[in-house]
Parts: sequence; C-alpha cells; structure tokens
Amino acid sequence: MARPKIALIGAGMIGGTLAHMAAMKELGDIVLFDIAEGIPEGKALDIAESGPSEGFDASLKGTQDYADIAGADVCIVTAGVPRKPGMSRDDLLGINLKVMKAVGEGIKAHAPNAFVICITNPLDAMVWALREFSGLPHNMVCGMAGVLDSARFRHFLAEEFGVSMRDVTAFVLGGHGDTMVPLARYSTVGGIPLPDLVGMGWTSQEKLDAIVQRTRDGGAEIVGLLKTGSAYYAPATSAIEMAVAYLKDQKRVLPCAAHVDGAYGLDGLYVGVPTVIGAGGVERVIDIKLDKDEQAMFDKSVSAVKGLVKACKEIDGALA
Ligand code: A3D
Repeated sequence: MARPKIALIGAGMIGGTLAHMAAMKELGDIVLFDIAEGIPEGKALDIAESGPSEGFDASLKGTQDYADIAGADVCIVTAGVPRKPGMSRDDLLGINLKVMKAVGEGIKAHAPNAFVICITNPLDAMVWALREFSGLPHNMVCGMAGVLDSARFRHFLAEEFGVSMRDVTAFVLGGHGDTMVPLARYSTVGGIPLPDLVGMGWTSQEKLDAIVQRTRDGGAEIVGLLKTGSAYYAPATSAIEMAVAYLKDQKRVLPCAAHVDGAYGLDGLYVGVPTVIGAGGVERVIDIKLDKDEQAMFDKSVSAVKGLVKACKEIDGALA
C-alpha cells in the first residue's frame, strides 16, 4: 500500500517542525509548500538527510507549486505570519485572511479529499475562512488549538502536583485566545477532578486560578521569551496528534476548533469543543453540560470568535 501523503502548507517554524516529526514517525511522504523560495526545498533536503541516521523511510519535497500537493491525505496549514511581542492573535487577521484565500483555493484544486488541520492565527476565524475558501466538507476541516491549550494546562498541573503529565487530563473549551475556557471540573489527576484535589489540600484555589490564567496566556509567555516569533514545538506536536488520529482512525477524543452546528446552541460556528477524530475527520462534537459560570465564559469566547468572523466578512466581501 502506498504511503499516505502529508502536505504542509507553510514551511516556517511550525511547518519545518511538523515535517521533521512526520518523517521521524514515518507518517507518510511529505510535501512542504511555501511561497518563500528555497525555504521548503532547504528544509525538505535537510530533514531527508537526517533519514539515514534516524532510519526513517519517507520522501520529502519542498515546493512553491500547489500541483505538488495533489492527492494529499492530510494538509496542515501554518501559512501566514506569527505574532511578535505586543501583538494579539487578532492583529494578524487582515494579512492571514488573504493567505487563507490562496491556501483554500490551492487545497480545493489539488487536495479536495484531504483532512485539513489549520494552525494559522487568529485560529477560529482562520479555520472558518479556510473552510469557506476551500469548500471542503465541514467535518474534514478543523483547527488545532485545544490540544495545545490543554497540553499547556496539563504541563502546568503536572508540575504543580509533582506527578507524571501522563496521568493529568485537562479540558479546554472555547476560542483560542484570551477568552479560552479551561474547565477545572473536567480536568483530572488519575481521574480525580481538580476541585476535589483542592479539597484534599493538594493545591489552593488561588494557585489553581493562577495556573488557569497562565494557560490562557501560554502563547504570549512563549512569544515574550522568543521575541522573534511564537511557539512551534508544542503546536507542531499537537497537530501531529490530530493527524495521527485521522490517519490511524483512532477515534481519539480531542478538543479542536470544529464546526459546531446544533450543539452548544450554536448554528454553524468554528470554535473549540471536544470532538472525536477518526477516519471520518471530525466524526462527532461532544456536547457537554456547562454550569452557569462556565456557560458565561463560553458565551464570551463565542462572541469574541463571532466578532472575528464578522471582521473577515467585512474585509472580504466574498465571505459575507
Ligand atoms: P513562520 O515561521 O513565520 O512561518 C509561516 C510561513 O508561512 C512562512 O515561511 C511564510 O513564508 C509562509 N507563508 C506566508 N504566506 C504564505 C502563503 N500565501 N502561502 C504559503 N506560505 C505562506 O510562522 P510559524 O510557523 O511560527 O507560525 C505559523 C502560524 O501559526 C502563525 O499564524 C501563528 O500565529 C500560528 N500559531 C498558532 C498556534 C495555535 O495554537 C493555533 C500556535 C502557534 C502559532
């Protein structure tokens, strides 16, 4: 059986890291696409030359031609610009919307059967726009944010409790931005919910609140340290987790920016929710019950995403 084909649209910091990880995990043959001449070719060759030592079988190709992504099984989109210190994700909207138009049309023409994972910010609005421009079915287009946000939450919790992060589960809902909703009640250590752990004296409510805030600010913390761009190791790892769930039909329960139509009282909005990802793409949106406070936080997040979608429609009349 032929190897799956993985197209990475954008060969910058995340795109290059994705290519390296996909090759090391032998997920398939990899095409790195970018408008910057030489960058995708150089990264593809460099990673291919690591193959003999690492011992992976995967072909890598760098390109500026969308025809090379033909028939891709998975497309992971990082094309666009990242944040610099002082910028919010929303500041990227105008530039990255134009990029989503070009990428959406490229995918529509050459890889209409792919499972598409968008990473470009501002995430929830960009994945919506990418879906509109590509015309692919909603279940085949989603955004990576929740896996990363919950991984950050899990990392901070594991550090606080001095336990393995494998035994920490975390749940983050809503848009990928300052209004994201880390849900303590659905986050656990060895199955014990966080509020119970506060009751057991494992941590204080103040410390837990600080961890929730650090999770919300997780992207900005890295931007502030790197100064030249945003996070890329953990974002790439998170997207690979989603791609593997699709390619291996794992039916993983993963939070992602999915098209929510009916659940959560929404009528067709891309926002972060728990989903099941398998061979059918986003196969199910899990509609959990929220309490009053959680619902209020979720509503705030949803209205921030709606504001960004409205701004996209104002910029590009074809989206209205
Ligand atoms: P960077 O290293 O700048 O790579 C972006 C690449 O996109 C560059 O190589 C550009 O040449 C390329 N590019 C620009 N326009 C086009 C185009 N029209 N077609 C193809 N390629 C193009 O950025 P990065 O890899 O660090 O980040 C990529 C995106 O991911 C940014 O928008 C970030 O804000 C976003 N990001 C999202 C998360 C989430 O959790 C959602 C986390 C981290 C970064």
